[in-house]
Formats: sequence, structure tokens, C-alpha cells
Amino acid sequence: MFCFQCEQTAKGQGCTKIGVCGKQPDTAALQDLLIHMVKGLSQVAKAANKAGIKDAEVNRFTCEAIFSTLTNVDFDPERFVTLILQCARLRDRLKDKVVAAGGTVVASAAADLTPAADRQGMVAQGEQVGIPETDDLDADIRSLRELLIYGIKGLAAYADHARILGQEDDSVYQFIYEGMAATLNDSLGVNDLVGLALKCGEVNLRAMALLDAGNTGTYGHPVPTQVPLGSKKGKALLVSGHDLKDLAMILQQTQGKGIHVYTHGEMLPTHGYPELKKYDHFFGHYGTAWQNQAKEFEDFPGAIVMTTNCIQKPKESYQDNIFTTGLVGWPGVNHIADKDFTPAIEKALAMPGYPADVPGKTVMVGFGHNAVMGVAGQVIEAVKNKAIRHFFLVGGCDGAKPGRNYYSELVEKIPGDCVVLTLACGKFRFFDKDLGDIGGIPRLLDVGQCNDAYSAVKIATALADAFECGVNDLPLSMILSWYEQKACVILLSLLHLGIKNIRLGPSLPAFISPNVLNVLVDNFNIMPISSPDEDLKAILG
Ligand code: FSO
Ligand code: SF4
Repeated sequence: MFCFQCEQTAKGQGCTKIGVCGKQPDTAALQDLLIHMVKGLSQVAKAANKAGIKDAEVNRFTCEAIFSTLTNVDFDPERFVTLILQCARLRDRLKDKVVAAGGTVVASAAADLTPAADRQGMVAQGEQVGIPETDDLDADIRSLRELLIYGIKGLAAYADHARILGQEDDSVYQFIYEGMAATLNDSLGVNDLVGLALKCGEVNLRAMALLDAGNTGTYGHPVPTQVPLGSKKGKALLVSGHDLKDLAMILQQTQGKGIHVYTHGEMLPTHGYPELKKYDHFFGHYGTAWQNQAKEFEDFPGAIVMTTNCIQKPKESYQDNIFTTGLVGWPGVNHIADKDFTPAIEKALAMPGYPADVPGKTVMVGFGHNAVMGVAGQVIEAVKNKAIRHFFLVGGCDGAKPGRNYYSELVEKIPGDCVVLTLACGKFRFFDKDLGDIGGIPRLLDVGQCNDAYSAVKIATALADAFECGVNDLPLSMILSWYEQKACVILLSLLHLGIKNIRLGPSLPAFISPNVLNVLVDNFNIMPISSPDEDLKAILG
């Protein structure tokens, strides 16, 4: 196997024997085969688009298949076998439609590949189509193709989340096909691929706007909300991941059953949504970021549902209490495919729950674009009268590798006349710190999940409009932490917007070649994080 798509890749170079995430070589090969076949399907989908054919099932499948290969989503090889067979079936059906409509399907190895009859055969096929060695391919072309694929993985994840809430745009699907097919096109050079990567960032803004419309249209705009970190006496069910609809269904299905529902990880910001917070039994938040789940889940006295990434290998101690749903999967873990969460509810009822109330701190969530824009006048006034000196966006993923203490230290050291906006699971390094307020404006504003990065973009552009300047001229610094491919596409979106001087850590992506890094540095002045003191000095002078 060879995989270097995430930040924790082995030795900062690539996982070759087994994934640091726990991905086994056979699953890695099946994922490689699926991605290769989706490239072929994308070639056919482009021909279909030319012939005026739309196929909603292919659009949905493509996003689900790509999202399944994102880090920490699906580790179950059998599910990939099913996806590979489905890919071939949908591709061949689409080819027939194109031919019937008088269109032409270009022959290609990826679009013509027939999956082997069994899993072992598919693994062998996957081993032939993984990421090529650099000797076989120019290092910069390989780097840019992979950057584009990882950007599309993030884009497909956001498009899938949006579709689940009824928000779709054909232009998003058409770009996914264009981009995936482009990674097979040997005539494309460095400039073409850089252009496509930035276009991926642009299209992602559309996907994230759709997701924002889906989330806020269905559950209302988040409002500032105090979330308890303690627990309530009684039965307990924990929901992790990013999928608001799954959470809403769980809240509905647990109503009146004597179970308190808690959030874990990226589900924390859901407490701010009016249509979710209305449930009395939606109690509070438990635990921190994904990489701490083994310890935290072991200690949770109830059932656990993972709605999306990031899942880790469950320990034996809680293997029977954890359930997956949607695209997330782990071999041997109970999977709820039909959204009837009865098995998880029954498990929660059978488990001890909390014997007594456990007191705890509270944290504040709910500072999406609507809430922040509601106090925009106050914020602008505070900047003008110098009560607020600078804004820091400290956002992104958390992870297990050392070096991420930088982010908590940085937030602690940011002076008291500065505001910190945060989003995604990286916030758990400092989410329960009391940073106080500036004239009633909290100094730590939780914008939401990584899925809400669009909110941060909206806030930044609204501030720029108010000050009649560009985002780069604002007293705003972006200090980002990355881990998986949703973070890659958010970065591409920021670059598409022309945002400069982003600090990125804890390490730079292994798939970025030195020349590609130079392009990013020359055009965007993107830089690695250094130390909190040095970076603060450079930013604030
Ligand atoms: Fe974190 Fe995982 Fe939300 Fe990522 S839970 S790391 S960017 O999948 O999705 O922030
Ligand atoms: Fe390694 Fe990350 Fe790939 Fe897992 S997803 S195999 S940790 S590079």
C-alpha cells in the first residue's frame, strides 16, 4: 500500500505497511481501485453531460464513493467491494445511455476496467492502480494530481452532507467529474493542474454554501448557547461525527425514553441550532477531539453512534456499545443502515448510564455567520475605537501527532485585546478556556464544525466589506491546523479567494512537492507555523 493523504502519514512520507489510522493494506488497495474506477466513471459522466444526460444516482454514488475513501471514514473492506461493483454497474448503465443518445464514450483503461470476481482479485487490481512511484511520473504532476484528488475528496464530503439535507447543484457534480477525469489526462501540465486545484476551492465554496443552507434551513441559524460539559443522572447516548440529520433523527427516536443525548467531537456546535436544542433530553457535550475517543468512549456509560469521520479502531471494552451509520464503518462494528436507531437506543437502555448528576463547566457555542453578523455593528465599533486590536482564526483539525500543543499555547498567549474565532475539532485544545470578553463580545467565538468553514469566510468578507478593504487588509490572521482532506479543500477555497499569509501546521502535507510548495509560497505566502511567540511577534509586531 501507499497512502499519504493525511497529516499523520508514517514518517511524514507515506503509509506503506499499514495505515497509522489503522487502514489495512487490503482496504487501501480496494480504496485505490474504487478511486481509479471513479475516475473512469467521471470520464463517462463528462460524455453523458455533453449528451445532455443527467443521472442523479450517479451523482449521489460518486460523492458517497469518494467520501468513503476520506481518512477515518470507512475501514470495512466488504463495503468497498460493494462500492466497486456498484461503480461498474452505474458506469456501464451510463455508457449505454450515452450511446443511445448518440454521444461518444472515449475508451480508457479506467472506464473499461471490469472488477475481478472476488475480493482478493479486486485487491490485486487495486495494487496496480494506486499512487504511482515518482520515478514513473514527474514529481510535481503527481503532487498536483493528488492535491486535486484530496481537494475533491473534501468537496465530495461537503456535497454529500448538503445533498442529505436536500441541497444540490449540478455544477458541483460536473466539476467533480471534470477534476477526477483530469487526473488521468497526461496532456495536462503544472499550470492546468494548479488551475483545477484552485477551481476545486471555488466550487467548494458553492458546496459549503449549499451545506450551510441545508443546515440552517432545516435546523435554524445557530444562536449563542451554553453547553454543559457535565452529565445528568440517567441513561446516556453519545453522538459523534458531523451529520446533523442523523442527530435530529436520534433526538426524535429517543424522545420520552429516559435517555439523555450527548454530543462528542465535531457534534458540539449542534447545541446552538434551534431545531435541535429544543429537545429537553439533548443534554450536553462529552469528551474532546476524535483522537481521544478510545479513552473517552471506554469511560462513557452508554451507547455511542458515529455518524461520520473520524472513527478509530474500537477497543474491545466498547466494541459492543458503538454503532456506525451512513458512510462510516469499521469491520465487525454494528452498522445502522436504515436510520432506525433502535439497536443503539436499546443498548443505551441496557447500559448503566450515569448513577448521579456530574457537575461540570459550560462552554459557549453558536457563533455562526448569522449570530456574528447580528453584532457586527458592535464589533466594527470596537475595532474602530481600538478595543479590538486583531482577530485570529485558529481553526482546523486536531490529531494525535505531537506539535499540536502549539495551538493551545498560541490561544493562551494571544493578548487580551484580540478576538479568537475557531472552528472544527482543533478547538478542543482550548475550547473550555475562559478568555473573557471585550465590551460584551466573547473573546473566543466558536463558529462551528469544519463543515461551517463557509461561516468563517462569510464573517471575514463581511468585515472586509464593512471596512471597505480586502480580506488580506483586515486585522485578521489565519492559523490553521490540518489533518484530513476536508481541511485540504477548505485551504484551496481560501487560496481561491486570494487569502494570503495563512500559517499551516502542525506539518506541511507530504504530497506537496518542493516545487508545488514554492508556487504556493510565491503566490500566497503560505507558511508553516513556527512557535507561538515568534508567530505572535510577526503578526502583532
Ligand atoms: Fe475533525 Fe475528523 Fe471535522 Fe475532520 S473530526 S478531523 S477536518 O474529520 O472533519 O474537524
Ligand atoms: Fe496513512 Fe493517513 Fe492514509 Fe491512513 S489516511 S493510511 S494514516 S496517510
